[in-house]
Amino acid sequence: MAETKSDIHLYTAQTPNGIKISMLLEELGLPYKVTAIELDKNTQKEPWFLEINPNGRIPALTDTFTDGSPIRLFESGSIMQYLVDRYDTEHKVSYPRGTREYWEVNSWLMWQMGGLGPMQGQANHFTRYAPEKIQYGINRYQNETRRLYRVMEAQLSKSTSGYLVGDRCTIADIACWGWVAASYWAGVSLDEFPKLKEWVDKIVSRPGCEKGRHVPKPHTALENRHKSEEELEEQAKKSRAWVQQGMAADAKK
Ligand SMILES: N[C@@H](CCC(=O)N[C@@H](CS)C(=O)NCC(=O)O)C(=O)O
Repeated sequence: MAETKSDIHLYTAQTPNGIKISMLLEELGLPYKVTAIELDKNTQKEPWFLEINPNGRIPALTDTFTDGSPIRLFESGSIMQYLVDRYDTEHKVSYPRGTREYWEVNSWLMWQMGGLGPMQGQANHFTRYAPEKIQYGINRYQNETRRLYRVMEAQLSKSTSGYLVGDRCTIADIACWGWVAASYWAGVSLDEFPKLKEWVDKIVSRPGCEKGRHVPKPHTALENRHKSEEELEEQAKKSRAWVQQGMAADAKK
């Protein structure tokens, strides 16, 4: 029977991992409450939030489960799987469980969660947040990000729909989008990836994705394409202090 009731509460911030969930919720047309987590105040490390995500990171989500009791979810890929499994009964952005495409989507989702996100996240760290420029770290993670973009570029070159898997936009595309859209923050240009550039625009032309990317506040990562390195450096300086504070707190525990 189709599941219709939802009591979804999303805890998020304006980041590549956060917007995956709001983009998906908008694509599915589901109602949801939003609590904006202030990463610069390290709210994600407060005890009340750790009850929802013991890992102290956004995004996290709560819902009333099918048995009537609350359920908490963390890790963006896991949240996406939960949402499509329970609510995407018409397979708007997923494929039926057990089909060939279902497993292909799963592979790309894991690829994003285990590869693209962590590698580009480290490229961001060494390029923008580290208190000193360590060229080895910058090269290592920017090169790995480029390698992963080449993998995606090759997949999109073979696709007849312009999406990663089969004939439709899926959670695999949505999971990757925020990261690729933020490539310039990691110091990686999309100029050598024409298919990725087209795909970035294709995803954003979808009303659900367009609306969801601006939760909980406007998405500005695409504008970084037009900024100079000096402007990006000025922007990075504002975040460096809280990133370092959060790291120091994590190191003590
Ligand atoms: N693998 C996790 C990563 C979550 C993550 O690293 N979130 C970042 C924002 S994109 C965060 O909460 N950073 C705050 C911190 O590190 O304290 C997921 O996909 O949900």
